[in-house]
Amino acid sequence: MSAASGPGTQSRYLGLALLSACICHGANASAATTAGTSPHPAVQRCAPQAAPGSLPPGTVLRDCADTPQLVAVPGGSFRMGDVLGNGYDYERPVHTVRIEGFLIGRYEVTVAEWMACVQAGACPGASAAQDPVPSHPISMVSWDEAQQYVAWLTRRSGRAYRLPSEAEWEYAARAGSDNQYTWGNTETSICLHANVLDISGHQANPGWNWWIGCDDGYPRAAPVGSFPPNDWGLYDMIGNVWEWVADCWHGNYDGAPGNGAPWVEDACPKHVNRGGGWGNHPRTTRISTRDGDIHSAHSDGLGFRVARSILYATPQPALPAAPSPATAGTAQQP
Ligand SMILES: [Ca+2]
Repeated sequence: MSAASGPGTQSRYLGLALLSACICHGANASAATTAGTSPHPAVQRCAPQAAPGSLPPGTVLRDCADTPQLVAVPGGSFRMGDVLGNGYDYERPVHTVRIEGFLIGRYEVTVAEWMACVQAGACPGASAAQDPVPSHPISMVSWDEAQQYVAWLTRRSGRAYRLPSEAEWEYAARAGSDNQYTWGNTETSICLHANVLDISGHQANPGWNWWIGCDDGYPRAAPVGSFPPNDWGLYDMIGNVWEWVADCWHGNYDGAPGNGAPWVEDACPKHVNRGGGWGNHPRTTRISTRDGDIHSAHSDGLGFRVARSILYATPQPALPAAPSPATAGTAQQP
């Protein structure tokens, strides 16, 4: 069990821990910090490719050539937590959350996308050495380093990048459903939909015995987008790597905000991550599964995806003037 293992981990991974040195996120983890990057290096602003204006749900955009693809998700309400009644105490109480429309990464942040930040001098490069495949999700990044990345995206694009809140993450993963997984409730078909601890993962890690008897083809991380997306066009919300979110860890949802904002305090010993990864059984890759790690934790099974507010980080042109009385009510061509 790793020092990076989160609250509740013992109950979920006790069997695994007794059988091997495996951790919840992957094979290697530490709580070391990475130094050597400037918190605010000079950043060359890109010319954003996504035009200002309304963003209908389902819109896919990329602000700069080297920034992650984003998907616009609709605003709405949903039930967060153990909606099926088969989860853990830390997934309760089920509560209703109202979410404003926002943008979230279509994929987990890749090694190639992370390296653009490294080359700009704004992110540490050691994490990419663990898994240098450009299309793989970046891992071995702490919560603090993920914050460095979204700060760089914001400076580079002029858009308000951040980590998703935990509520936003679950809302986006559910895509309007109350299901256990992004494809439904069938655990046995998981190898068709997500990269988890499967036969190939067990063969590569024989001591990891809490696996499922199907083959997804990936003993470790898979290229992002290797499995079908959920109903809102988001890939790998289940499996591949765990994903940091903005919230502090709380042992249950008593007192959780209902407006989609991240649940944070000044003293935040651990941060939440969601979605499960390539080293996990389907039981711990359910949509409502949660974990938490200290802000400096690194693991080869832990990465993140970004979110962006619809609002902009820099002033935008004023909205067009209201139509004159002579034209008001006239049908307009799109
Ligand atoms: Ca796998």
